[in-house]
Order: sequence, then structure tokens, then C-alpha cells
Amino acid sequence: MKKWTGIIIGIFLSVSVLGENGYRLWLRYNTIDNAALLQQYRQQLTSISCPSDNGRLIAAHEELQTGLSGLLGKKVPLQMAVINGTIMMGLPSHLPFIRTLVGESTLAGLGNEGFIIRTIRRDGKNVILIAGNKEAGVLYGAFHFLRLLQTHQPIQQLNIISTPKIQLRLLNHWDNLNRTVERGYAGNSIWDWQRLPGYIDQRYIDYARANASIGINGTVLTNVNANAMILTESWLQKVAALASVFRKYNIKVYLTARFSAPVEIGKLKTADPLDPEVQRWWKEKTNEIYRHIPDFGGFLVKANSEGQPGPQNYQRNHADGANMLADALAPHGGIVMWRAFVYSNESPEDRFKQAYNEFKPLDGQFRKNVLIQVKNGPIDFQPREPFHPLFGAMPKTPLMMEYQLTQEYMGFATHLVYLAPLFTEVLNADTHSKGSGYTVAEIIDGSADGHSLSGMAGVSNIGSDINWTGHPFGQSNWYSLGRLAWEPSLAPAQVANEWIRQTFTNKKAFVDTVQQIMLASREIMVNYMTPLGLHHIMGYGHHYGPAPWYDKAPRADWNPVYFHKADSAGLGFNRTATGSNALAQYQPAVRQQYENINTCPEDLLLWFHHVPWDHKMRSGKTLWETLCDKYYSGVDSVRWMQRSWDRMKDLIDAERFNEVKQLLAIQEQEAVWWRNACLLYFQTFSRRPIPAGYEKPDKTLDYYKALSFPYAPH
Ligand code: GCV
Repeated sequence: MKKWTGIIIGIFLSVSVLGENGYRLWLRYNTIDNAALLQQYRQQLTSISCPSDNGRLIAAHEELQTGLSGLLGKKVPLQMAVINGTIMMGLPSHLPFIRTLVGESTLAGLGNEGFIIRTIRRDGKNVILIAGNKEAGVLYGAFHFLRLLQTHQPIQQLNIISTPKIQLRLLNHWDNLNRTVERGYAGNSIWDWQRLPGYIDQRYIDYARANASIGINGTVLTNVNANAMILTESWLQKVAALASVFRKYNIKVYLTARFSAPVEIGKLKTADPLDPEVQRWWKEKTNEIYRHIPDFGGFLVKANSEGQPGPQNYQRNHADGANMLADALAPHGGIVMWRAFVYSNESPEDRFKQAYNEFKPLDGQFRKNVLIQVKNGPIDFQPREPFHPLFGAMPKTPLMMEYQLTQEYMGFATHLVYLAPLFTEVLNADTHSKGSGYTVAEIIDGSADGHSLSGMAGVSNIGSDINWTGHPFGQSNWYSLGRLAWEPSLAPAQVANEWIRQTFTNKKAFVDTVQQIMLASREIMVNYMTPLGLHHIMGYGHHYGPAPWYDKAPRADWNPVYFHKADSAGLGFNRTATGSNALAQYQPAVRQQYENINTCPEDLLLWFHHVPWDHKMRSGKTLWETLCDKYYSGVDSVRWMQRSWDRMKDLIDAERFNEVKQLLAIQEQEAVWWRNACLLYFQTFSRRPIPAGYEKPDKTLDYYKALSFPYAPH
């Protein structure tokens, strides 16, 4: 009773006093506001039973009870150790009839994390069964069932089987030990290291619930620009405290391993991966970690990239480094995620090509418990990138996907940009590997090459802001990562639809309009920032706003001018055989399509070609005219988003309506800034007018060049 009162008070407080501050994410569980549906659900769902009081099912039945009680607006009793509820949850070991009902092979197919939700007849009444082979499956089934109710789906005759396509579904936090977050735009790190391990913030539990609800089963707590201190005894105690909160929700903890840790905290003279002392140090360190965290997941490593230490400091290669760590982790079942985001300070080679050049020759040389973590595109999380050429090029090595949820290059936590269309554009790309053609999704889910290890990670956009992600719509990108890692074939429209219904409301006028805004938002952002395949033309260091003119960075490939190559002849980076020949890294069918200026998709054109200003695009207009059209259409479309959002005023709470309204107004100003700054700058090369009929930039290029942002977050 006491606990129940607490929940009621919690719900009351968050709705009435705090209002809709976004803290509850997509797990709001407000009482269903459709009277007929509410009555139907209430009649059907009168009790939950769990045949075992096995503590490992506790998260599932707690969530189901909290969720149902909120959604139905009345307490739904939970009965332990009986089997007569209208919802029954459990494992075949508790409910032996599941074996015959579902069949052994279907059950086996569920693996450790899959679930079934099925309407069955028992004792003359309909019962909804939520079952899995293992506790994790029941947990995911409970969340799935709650999603059905939150999105107002019929539940009379359920027959759902679901298993994740990708094994490791992770968030990567770029969180530092001093609680700053690299490229974080939503406040400080949520890990309160100072007060850990003694103080368990409610946020950790809610973070775990949110992740479990979308199938995320691992979290890398620390920045890839790593600090070795996290591997010391007192910090491992803090990590262990977090791990014990997350365990109940099937979430494993991973850490970033600083390659030079044996020197920095181990007092060794070297970190050479072939040195026996170094190998022993990592083995002992790993054993120590497992003493603290018996189900520790493993290490994520950024090595020999952007100044980070790595095996190349000792004339060894990435496989030598990864394998040394893999050997230390293997006895415990841990894995290494070794990042392919490498490019060297010294190399004059097109940065696009460097990861492929370093990793492709190592295919087949990594231990079984190593995955190579590859960013979705070859440069760095730009608004649009072609798929990374490593996908499909390393058949003997499991490659995992790295997306970026935090919007480093996409307007920070200020711009409304729904990223699922970007994610699926890459997943659905045909790599043409092995001739017959496999999509990127089939490479990373392991099916193309028969790998059992598979993974997808998103660089987290989470911080201490009350709504977690800064922009209320940033939550949708966290949500999408989980949903698409579970099932990469989900359509962005479906993911958006269910997120909107759970996060805001099921009202059709709202759902339809906001879904349209979300689905269009990524292309709109591409249009006002980097249309037609422009890339990496943002402000130096902080990456805020446009600076296509910038050429003062200490290294060439940090300068926008390196990437757009504007001159009086045209615009874009020639990566065909007459240029850097990066296209040779793709399979022939991809290369042929992209290297022909007439068959290259126009939205990737300037990634691969230096295109004359008067080049006729497929519309019959010139490159310059089309560039102008795109930039102007981007701004116009932000104004369309604003008008559409304004119509939503009476359909949702005032708090979130106003937040988004204000953010859209800034987005509009910044879109104008991007458009004007970029067109005025490129115009100095094209020497052509902005077509008649378009509003003229109201500021000069010099004005834009003089803007400075010393305190922009980065
Ligand atoms: C964590 C980009 C970002 C860096 C980031 C790096 C990486 O360069 O700007 O902040 O470092 O990518 O992914 O390692």
C-alpha cells in the first residue's frame, strides 16, 4: 500500500506540479483519454499474475503494474506465485504449458531476449500471455505490451513474436569524469561520480527503464577520448554501483579503455601491446574489473585518432592492440569494440579514405570477441554522408554501426531534426558486397557474413537537463536508435508515430501533423546546411553555425575549404579516379554509379565531384541555381514547420508547446544564417546572382565572417 501511494504521489507530482517537463520521456502512462477504449482495456485487464517470485522478473512486473495502473487510472493488482491473472507473465520453467503452446523451435528462436505476447484461453476466459525464454524477454515483452496500450492498439487477439536482429544495442556516452560531456548540449553528465557509489540518483533507474523499453542493452559510460582514472579501484566501485542498478533492466556496462593506461596508472614504461608486461597488466586489470562487475560488457577504444594513444605509437597495428585487450576479456566473455574512426595528423591522404586504408588489410586478423565500430559515413556524422566504404569490405570481421544522436553537426539541441530517416537511409544502402548485394543492415546484423556478434551504437544526446535531451524532440532520436537496433527494417514513419503517441498524445490531428514535420525535418536541415553533398563546412572547433571560408585550422582536414574546394570553376570534392579516387573503396557497382556525374545521386554530388557552376542538373537548372533553390527551400520549410507547429497549440500541454515554438524560432534564424552565409561565400566564386524572387541576404559576408562564439559548447 505504501509503495502504491508513492507511485500515485509520484504521478500526481509530475503531472500537476511539475507539469509536462519532458522528464517522463515516452513512458508517461497518463490515463487513457478515450472513454470507450479505456473501458474496454479496463474490462480486459483486471489483474497481473506472475507464477514465480523470481526476483529477476521484478523489473518487468513492477513496470507492468505501474504502467497499467497509470494508463487505466486504477490499481491493477499483481499476484505472485499464481497463474490466474488476465495478464500472465513468465518463463517456460514457470509455465510449462508454454512449451506445447508455442512449440520448442519457436521458443528456441526467441533466444535470450525475444518474447511472445499471445491471447490464450484459460479456464474459459481470455488471458494475455507475456513470455520469453529468459527474464530479459519478459521485460521487453512487458514494455512492448505497454506500448500497445499507450498507442491505443487493439489487444483482443494478440499474437506477437519479436526477437532483436542486433545483439549489442548500445549508447555511447562521451561523458568525462568531471561531468562535462564532449559534444553534449543537454547539460552535464547524468553520472554523478562525486556522490557515487553511495548515492543512487533516481535518474539512473529512469534511464535504465527508458533504455529497456526500447531494447537498449548496454551503455558505455565514458568518453572515447578516455581518462585512464576510470580504471582505478575507487572509480570501479562507482561503476559497479551503476552496473547494479542497470542489471535489473538487462543493461550491461562498458568502459572506454585508454590505450596508455598501463603507463599512466600502471607505472609501466610502455603500453606496447606485444610487451608481456603490458599484456599481463591488462589481464590483471580486467580481472579486477570483473571482480567488481561480474557481467561487465567490455571495452570501447579510440586509438591513434585525433591524438589519442594507440598501438601505432609502438609500430603495432590496430589488430595487435585490439587482440591484446580481447585476450584479457575473453575468459570473462567480454568484448572489444575498436573504433574505425581514425585519421592521422601527418597523412596527406583524403581523410575519407584513411579508415578503409588502415582497416581493410586487417580483415581476418581480429580475435573472435572484437567488433570494429564504424561511423555511418566516412567523414564524421555530417547531415548527409554516403555509407562508409568499410561496410561490405571486411567480411571476416563483425562491423558494428556508430550513429551520433547528439547533434554535433545538426544544430545542437536547438534544431528539430528527427534522425530515423538518416539511420534507415544508411541501413538500406546496398553495399553490393559479394556481387549479389547486401545492405548495410545485413552487414551489421551479421547475416551477410554469418557473424554471431553484431552491434549498433548511438553517441548519446542525454544530459542533466530536466527533459534529458535539451530539445524535446531529441528524445525521438534516442528512441529511434533503440527501436532500429532491435528491428532495423522498421520504417521511420512507424517509429515516429509510436513515439509521438507515447510522448505527447494520440490525437489524430497532432499525430498526423507532427509525424509529417518529423519525417521532413532531416532533409530540411540538409537543405539549409549542406545541400547536394556539401559537408564539413561548419564553424571551427565548436562546430556551431556555418564557416565555409575557414582555413586556419592547424591541420588541413579540419578546414571547411579542404572539403568543399570552391573555386571559380565550380564546387565539390573530386573523389573519382581523376581526384582522390576514394570511390575505388566501394564495390564496382556503387563506384560506377557514383563516379558518373550523370548517375551520381544529386544529394551526394558534391561528395564525389568538382562540379562546374553551370553544370545542368536533372531539373535543367544549373548547379548554382539549384544550390540557391535548396538553401532557400530549407529556410522556407523551417517556416512551414513553425506554422504547422503553431496549429498544435491547443492539442498538447503549454510547456512543451512553448518550448518547441521558441526553439523553432531560433532554428529559423539559424537556417537563414546558414543560407545567407553559405550563399554569399560561394557566390564569391560562382559570380552569379541569387535568382530573382528570393529575399536577399540582409547582412554582408563580412558580417557573418566576423561572428565569433568563444563559449559555444563543444
Ligand atoms: C569524441 C569528432 C568530434 C570529437 C569526437 C570524435 C570521435 O571529431 O568532433 O569531439 O571525439 O569525432 O568520434 O572520436
